Amino acid sequence: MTAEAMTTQAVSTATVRDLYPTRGAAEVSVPRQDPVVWGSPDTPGPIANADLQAFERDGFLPVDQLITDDEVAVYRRELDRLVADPAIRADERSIVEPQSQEIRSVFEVHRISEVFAKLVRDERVVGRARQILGSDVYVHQSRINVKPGFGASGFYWHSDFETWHAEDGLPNMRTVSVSIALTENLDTNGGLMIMPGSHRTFLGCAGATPKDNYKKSLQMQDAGTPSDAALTSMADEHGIRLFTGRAGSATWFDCNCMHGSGDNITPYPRSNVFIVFNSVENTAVDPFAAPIRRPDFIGARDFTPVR
Ligand code: 6CS
Ligand code: FE
Repeated sequence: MTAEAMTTQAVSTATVRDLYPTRGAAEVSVPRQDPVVWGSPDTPGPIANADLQAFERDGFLPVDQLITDDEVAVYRRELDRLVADPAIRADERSIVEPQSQEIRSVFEVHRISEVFAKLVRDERVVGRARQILGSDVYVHQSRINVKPGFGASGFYWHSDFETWHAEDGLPNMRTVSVSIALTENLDTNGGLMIMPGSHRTFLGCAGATPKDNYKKSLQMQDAGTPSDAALTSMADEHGIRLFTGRAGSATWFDCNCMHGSGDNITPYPRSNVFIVFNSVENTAVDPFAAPIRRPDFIGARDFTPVR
């Protein structure tokens, strides 16, 4: 099927089995039924085999320096430009902090900014995604998270795939995210936390998805939030790893890792650019557990492969 044809086809979930039931009456966990690394050892790309094995085991792969200091400066300037642009603030792609009304995130930066579009196409980025997913890839979602200091709120524990399956209609776990630090990620300013190994269990959450859920969930997630009991048992089993790193470092993580981040009450912003690559073999169908799809700027419906 040509790339063009892929962007129009919308397969109803009637023809796609739901391997990962969620948002029903009760919380239920099932083992992962998908590979973690879909590529084979001879799939070309920048990741060494030992690192691919670590990604398979842990569900994440830190990279000390994915982009250079000079490149960080370019992307920081672009982030600052976007955040300062009144048209961007007025755009539905911008999500503000509930308290301060400062910009918290801007979505779809790979389409509204040529600077971030170039980052997505960079072989150091898309090459790693193709290697992990074992196929051509497209961007399911991109965002810049500003996480300014003095009280920016964090993101409570969740699995991204649980939302992308329930609300965006991604059938399988063949999706990988990269968070590239544009400011220093300290152990104090609300860094990413992941439970190592949690990607191998899918936790179906209790509670139906409200209509237009995204208008709230991107500020404070509710539907798709695990119970305290489930989080306690996962944390007891897997532990919690906090990711720190200099600007230019990055963390690749599997779509089903249980992760979150704390508030940032320090004076030091924790800004990153977050890109989600999905395999062209795993294109979005209808939502598996939501009344309507989320807008394209959150869950892409253009499946054109990144070239
Ligand atoms: O709902 C989503 O798609 C977004 N929410 C979070 C907290 N992480 C993944 C994604 O950016
Ligand atoms: Fe997330």
